[in-house]
Amino acid sequence: MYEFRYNAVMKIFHSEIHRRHNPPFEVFDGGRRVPYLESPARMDHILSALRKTNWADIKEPADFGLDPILAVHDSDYLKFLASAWDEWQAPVSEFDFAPDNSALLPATFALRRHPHKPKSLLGRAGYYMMDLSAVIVKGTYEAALSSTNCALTGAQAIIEGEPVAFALCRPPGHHAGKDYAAGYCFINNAAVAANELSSKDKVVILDIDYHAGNGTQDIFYNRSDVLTISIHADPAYEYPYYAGYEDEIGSGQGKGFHHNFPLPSGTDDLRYLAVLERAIGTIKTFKPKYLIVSAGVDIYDGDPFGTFKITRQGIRQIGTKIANLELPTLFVMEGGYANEALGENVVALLESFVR
Ligand code: SP5
Ligand code: ZN
Repeated sequence: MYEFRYNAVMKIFHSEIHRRHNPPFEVFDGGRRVPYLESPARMDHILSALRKTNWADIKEPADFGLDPILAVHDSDYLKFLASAWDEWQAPVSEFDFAPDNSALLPATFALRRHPHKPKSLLGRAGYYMMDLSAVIVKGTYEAALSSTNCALTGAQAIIEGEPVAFALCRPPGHHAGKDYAAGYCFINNAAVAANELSSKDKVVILDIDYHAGNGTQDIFYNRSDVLTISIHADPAYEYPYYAGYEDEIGSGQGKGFHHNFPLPSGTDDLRYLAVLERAIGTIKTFKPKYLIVSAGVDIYDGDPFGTFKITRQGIRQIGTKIANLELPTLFVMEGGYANEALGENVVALLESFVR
């Protein structure tokens, strides 16, 4: 009888290339420019807490190239990400010029019921970007690729028999759909990793980030081989507003293979853990071979974006419940913006996976 066992160390994948994505600002509701919350400093806090443990085995990711990404994302969208910055610095058309070009942000957004995909840079930017947080700067594309390579290297470690791995992804990914960037996300790291794992066997993505995983939902909405579950702030009041509702359950082949658990503001440990228990029931029924956790810790009480009241002990209990599934598990870093607490929160989430 095969016995599932965690190790004394955890493989963690991190690339310094994330630093090249460091936008000078984002735009909040009402048009206010604020410092970019999804900053390189987040990673420094996480790394420093991990390095204080005796179990973090931190390594560079391998380079998997574009193929696994193009298996999930639209190729014109990826071309846009690759060239947008250079086009913004040297526009071929005067109509794609702005006096302040320190960050690429359009001010017009496509409603996808309109069929036209414009040639102009700003037209494409509005077509491929959902909001004013997915800011593109010089190093965005390289950073996004390195982030996805962390997730893919983690997936490979799981395939090769590691019981658990942690992909220290930055920028995060779960708001990015097949052909759009949103909410600090450009390439959906968890989705690309899940799609790779799905060539071997059934996969679950459990998204515990405070915000609904709309991109992940969209990417797997018609698929039954990747079960997607998201527990999050109710989109009736919270970003991303247009997805994450309870009645969105997948369609076609994928009907019944997506689950949303929207929660009210003020959600505390007790309420959260009860809902997590239901999600875990759904995972057990599906009988996956692999689990991916989209690990956002913006559920933490005191997160500048969050409205939940999850304590560090609550985050630890979430980790313990997931560990008790005894599934090969890949953690993929998503959100979490309470920088002073961020590193310890991530450690609390992961600790149950080392013996
Ligand atoms: C990966 C991730 O966690 N992305 C989150 C993106 C959230 N963007 C929300 C922008 C809305 C700004 N509202 C600010 C309210 C601050 N109290
Ligand atoms: Zn989030």
